[in-house]
Amino acid sequence: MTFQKLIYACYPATRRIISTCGGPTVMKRTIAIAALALAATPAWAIFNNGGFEANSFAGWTQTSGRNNTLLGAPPFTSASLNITPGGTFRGFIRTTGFTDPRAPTLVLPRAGSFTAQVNHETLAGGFMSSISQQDVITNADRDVNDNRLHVRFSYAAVLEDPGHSPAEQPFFFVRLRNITKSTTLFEDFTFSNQAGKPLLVGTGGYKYSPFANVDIVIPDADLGDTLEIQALASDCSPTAHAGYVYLDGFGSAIVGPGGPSGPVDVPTLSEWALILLSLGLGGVAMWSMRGRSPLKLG
Ligand SMILES: [Ca+2]
Repeated sequence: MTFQKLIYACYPATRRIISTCGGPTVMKRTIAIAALALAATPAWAIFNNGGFEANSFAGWTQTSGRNNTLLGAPPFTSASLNITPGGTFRGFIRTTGFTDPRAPTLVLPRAGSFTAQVNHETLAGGFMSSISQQDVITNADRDVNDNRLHVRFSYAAVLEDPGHSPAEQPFFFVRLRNITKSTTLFEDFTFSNQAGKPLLVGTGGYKYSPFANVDIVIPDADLGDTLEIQALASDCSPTAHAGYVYLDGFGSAIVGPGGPSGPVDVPTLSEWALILLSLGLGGVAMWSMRGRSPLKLG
């Protein structure tokens, strides 16, 4: 299939735009200009292996630590973390066919073919496990619908509920920071049986959240800055009860509809490239039509 036919097959609207532009010669020039524009466009959306579709934690920094009981009282923040070195990273990549008996309504994998699980589901010991990654946010992270920069992901926390004090309960924490500007863009804490959180009753004394789709709009002023996402889950601090989290879809693309609707696809790099190419063709077509009249719409 030629490049031109590929574009036609994927984007009929693009074909109409090209036809309006004046036939094959202009069309070839348009495609050439669009290809150059695409080459100049940062095509790699934020976070490497953000959907864990490498069937691994490739691209992610893994850490562990001992949970020494959260500081202060709810609502907890990053300032409440009280972690010292210890343990080893515990995590898994879950794929099609995996079900969690402790959280039976969760549909796994969440998106694509693989979803990460951070921290262990049964081997508690008072430890936390964490993944983090830094990457630059670029124009490839603009949503075509609103032209704003986004960071998105989906998570479901599964936390044993032994009825400890809030500061001792198993918990999940996620934070997005701008490393370049030393600012916090988003953070969220969920401890087991936390009031106001939509936690479901699982089996074996577990509470769990349905998959939540997080959508963080990043200010344009942060374009080109390095952002860091970190997500961690922890056992209870008295050590006997587990807490872990499923994570998927870290990036700028919409992860998918909420609810137990089954696995959904996160756009791949090649799909993003086609979307950007389509935008580029549209822009070039509008530029090419300057001076031509009348302008036909539809
Ligand atoms: Ca995935």
